[in-house]
Amino acid sequence: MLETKHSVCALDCPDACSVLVTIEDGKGKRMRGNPDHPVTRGFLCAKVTQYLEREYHPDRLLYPMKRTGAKGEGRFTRISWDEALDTIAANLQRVAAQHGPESILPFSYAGTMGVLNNAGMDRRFFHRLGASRLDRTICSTAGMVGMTEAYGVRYSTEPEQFRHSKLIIAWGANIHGTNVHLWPFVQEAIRNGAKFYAIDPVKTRTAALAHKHFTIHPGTDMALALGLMHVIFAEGLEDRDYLSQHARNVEALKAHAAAYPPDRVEALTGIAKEDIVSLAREYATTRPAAIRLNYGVNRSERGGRSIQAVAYLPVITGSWKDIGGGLQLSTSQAHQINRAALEMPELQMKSALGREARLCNMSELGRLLNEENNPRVHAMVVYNSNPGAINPDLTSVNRGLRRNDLFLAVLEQFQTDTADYADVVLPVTTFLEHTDLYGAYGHYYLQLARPALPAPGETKSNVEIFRLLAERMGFDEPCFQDTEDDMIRTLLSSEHPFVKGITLEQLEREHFVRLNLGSPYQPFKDGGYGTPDGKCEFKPETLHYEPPVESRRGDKALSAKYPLEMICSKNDNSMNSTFGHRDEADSETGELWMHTIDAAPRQIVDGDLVRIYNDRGSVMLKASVNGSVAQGVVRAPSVRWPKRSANRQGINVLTSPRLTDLGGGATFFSCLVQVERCGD
Ligand SMILES: Nc1nc2c(c(=O)[nH]1)N[C@H]1C(S)=C(S)[C@@H](COP(=O)(O)OP(=O)(O)OC[C@H]3O[C@@H](n4cnc5c(=O)[nH]c(N)nc54)[C@H](O)[C@@H]3O)O[C@H]1N2
Ligand SMILES: Nc1nc2c(c(=O)[nH]1)N[C@H]1C(S)=C(S)[C@@H](COP(=O)(O)OP(=O)(O)OC[C@H]3O[C@@H](n4cnc5c(=O)[nH]c(N)nc54)[C@H](O)[C@@H]3O)O[C@H]1N2
Ligand code: SF4
Ligand SMILES: [Mo]
Repeated sequence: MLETKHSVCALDCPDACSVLVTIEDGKGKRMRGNPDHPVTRGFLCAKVTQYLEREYHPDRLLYPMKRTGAKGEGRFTRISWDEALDTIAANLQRVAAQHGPESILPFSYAGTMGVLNNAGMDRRFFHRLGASRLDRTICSTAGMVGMTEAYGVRYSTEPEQFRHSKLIIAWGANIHGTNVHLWPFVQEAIRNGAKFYAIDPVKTRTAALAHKHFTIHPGTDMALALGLMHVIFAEGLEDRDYLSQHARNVEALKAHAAAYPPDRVEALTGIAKEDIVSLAREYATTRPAAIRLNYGVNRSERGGRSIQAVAYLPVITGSWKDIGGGLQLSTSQAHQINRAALEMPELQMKSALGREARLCNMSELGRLLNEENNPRVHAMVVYNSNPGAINPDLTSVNRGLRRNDLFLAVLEQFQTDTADYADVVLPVTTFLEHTDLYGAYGHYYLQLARPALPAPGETKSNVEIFRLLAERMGFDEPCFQDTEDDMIRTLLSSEHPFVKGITLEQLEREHFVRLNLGSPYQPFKDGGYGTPDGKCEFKPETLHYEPPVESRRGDKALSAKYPLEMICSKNDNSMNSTFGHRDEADSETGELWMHTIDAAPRQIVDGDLVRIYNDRGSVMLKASVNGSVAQGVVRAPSVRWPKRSANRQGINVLTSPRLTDLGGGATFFSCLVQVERCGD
């Protein structure tokens, strides 16, 4: 018997696709994009089209296990759910009693974007326990804070409007690789005569498709944005009308930008001054013009302020007035569901701690696990994340994960590097197997997914696991009995006008529901910035450009020793480390892209095995001298499973523990290295 069920792709991707699963005799046969969804439009990316390979993979974890070998060795034996949950509960109780509940650290990110399984029963559980809170900074906080600095709120141009643009700039955004459902709108605009430009240190798939590729030095976007402002103001191309009505401190910003003339900006960014001038003129005079700014920019030491500076551009040109204008970083903030009611931070008052717990920055996990940090972390529960692969400063993280006095439970679908360090591993469901509610960070539709396929083996969802753990710990508040539907109703109980009135029944019927934003949605057409009077408040005094310390123009001693800037950006056919079990993912993440001018003096030719190193570590990859990076920059498509890498060393042993200028984010893309050819 053939049937089709609806689902939603839960991967950490802006597109949050509406998925149709074809099922034959209870088994998933095919996944495709829902043709009715206005952004999915009938297709899925290559990696999720093949998701059923992951779903039914022989390496899928199906039973709880306990470790029998050394930490990291990967030897485990099957145990019952009772034993697994009892062991975890007993250890959490022991650690809380001995060291205080804050010595327990939950560690999670966006393995699933489903709200219930991402931040639902787990939050209630850890709040009630009084565990440390995790500051989830690994990806986007620098950019989020930068946007908030710029606008006060974080609303964005909707993807559907890009079809109306006449100039689209992919700014640190690999649209074709990481946000492929925006691409058809870009293509439509191009067919209608739009120009498409990319600003990226790397010639990505996206940059290769652009009419012009501006090869920028990493971490210099703030300087470029100020240079563009300089030209726009100097030539009187700003929208005086829009600025006088909807912005403050315009003169101060103009005066500040005057200090960034094109020749200075050329020296800082590597972009020729003629190109800076022509880009500024074209951007200011083409209407509508849209910027797709993604998180590539925010993974630098200067990431937050760079995002803030770029976000000023469409205000200066009045581009927010146009359908198909403005800027998109993330659409997430408009999904104003009632998260506080779901997460219940007030439960902390009932915990043994009796107050709000400390906040621990996930990007500093290496430090957190190795230092005496009052209290020291003695137990960690990892879910929706693979810190043993994806965290910066990975050598320190691994040292921490190996600690014998650290109790570690890991909820996973696959035996990741992180799971290898666990005392107990719990097998979890995939998004095809559990109920969840989905927002998105690349569109404005809320979606519901019911299980499309049966949960295999003894797998359980995160929600169910934390419900069972709460019971084991004796947490008797009724919220721990909430069903998935109760929790979704809680989320929808929002008074915010964008969400008010959307019901579970409507989502059940329609699968996806547009937020109440009106159409077309133009957040800043008439002001509407997040300030008391709705004006955009420029803060030029916060925009003094300094090169990242860890860059060719930063610390001189460091760059003499490690002269190459490494960009370890997303690989096209995987999702961070999520498809790390696949050979095809390995072939992409096994490469280091280099320029011939850097390869030749090192006697490196295409295909050679090379060692990439700095003071923090050393990894081995295959050189790809492919003409896609500029001299002085290397690129390592990421994130490969360390245990499937040469010497078992993952790329993040090289990345820095430094944090971004705003938001405490990780600085994956401010990373200096040296490269040498490996012997034969
Ligand atoms: N296929 C695929 N899709 C994904 C993911 C994946 O791993 N694979 N990951 C998902 C996740 S978690 C996220 S956060 C999003 C991220 O989506 P993106 O932000 O698009 O991805 P990144 O690769 O981090 O960065 C985008 C681009 O920024 C460039 N870049 C690096 N440094 C700089 C700089 O200083 N200035 C400028 N202008 N550009 C710079 C990189 O070369 C890269 O091409 O993608 C999501 N989608
Ligand atoms: N070098 C380098 N490092 C990076 C980045 C980079 O560009 N370069 N990008 C950074 C960014 S932007 C991000 S967002 C982070 C991402 O880091 P993570 O959020 O850790 O992302 P993934 O590597 O995709 O790992 C997610 C894990 O969650 C598991 N999972 C999926 N669904 C569920 C579920 O329902 N329950 C449970 N318990 N587990 C589930 C998957 O099997 C997978 O192992 O990586 C960061 N690290
Ligand atoms: S990873 Fe992104 S593009 Fe691919 S199916 Fe999921 S949401 Fe869509
Ligand atoms: Mo991310």
